[in-house]
Amino acid sequence: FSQIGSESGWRAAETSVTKAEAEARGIDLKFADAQQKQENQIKAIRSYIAQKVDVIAFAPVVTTGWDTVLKEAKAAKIPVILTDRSIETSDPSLYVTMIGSDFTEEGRKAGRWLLDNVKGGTVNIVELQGTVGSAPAIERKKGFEEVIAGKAEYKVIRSQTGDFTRAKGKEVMEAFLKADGNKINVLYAHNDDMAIGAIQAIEEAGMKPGTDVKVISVDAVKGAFEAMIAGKMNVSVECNPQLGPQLMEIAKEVVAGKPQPKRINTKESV
Ligand code: GZL
Repeated sequence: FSQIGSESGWRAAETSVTKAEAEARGIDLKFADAQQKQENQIKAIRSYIAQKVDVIAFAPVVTTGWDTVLKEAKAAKIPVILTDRSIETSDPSLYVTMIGSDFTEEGRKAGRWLLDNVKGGTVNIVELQGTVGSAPAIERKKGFEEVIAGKAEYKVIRSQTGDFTRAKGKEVMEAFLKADGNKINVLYAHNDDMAIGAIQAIEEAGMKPGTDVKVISVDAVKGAFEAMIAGKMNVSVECNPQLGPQLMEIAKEVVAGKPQPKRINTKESV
């Protein structure tokens, strides 16, 4: 398994479940953390090919740039399973299946919450995007925009990446607040770690997160529940990190030659 990194609470949960589920099935798991760098994932996949593993699984940090190394895995007759995030490829035969959330629907759920709960007059929104070029960042933005499209009172006045981390989320929110301060009515963060960083920035700017600035986020990690209980976050759209059980079952099926659907969506709510 080539993991993206340990950038967020969500990622840490996905990693621990993956390891536990392999252990529980007596699967020999080789695991590499890429510190959110694509070249490290490619190196890890090449080392797995050299070790002649049975199956390669990975969570692609960004959607493009995988065809070359996946062709090497295909040439080595090693099946590849995508987890968590999807890729763009000219040759879908380069992977067996993709197990992960429907990020566009997660973005729509965030937009629907906004329309149902923040009404009346102009609503100025700032957006903290996930990692540039990653499927969740692209799709959570698309789904959210789809829902607010045509509703002129809902305006995204600033949108920038916080790379899914607390530190960057706080830093970018500080810049948003410096530029637009109390014009900001809503924050839409593509994950809870950035939202939690932004909540600190909102408080340091003397505003009340959850009331002056409504906070809409995604993942539903423990920190999000703590923020919601404290009244500092209004909603978190669940993104289920427990892909491990399905991944390990499907890895065994793939080794046994059982065909798989191209896409397996994880179950999750709000
Ligand atoms: C979503 C996952 C995202 C999480 C972030 O499935 O790829 O990456 O939403 C994580 O917390 O960094």
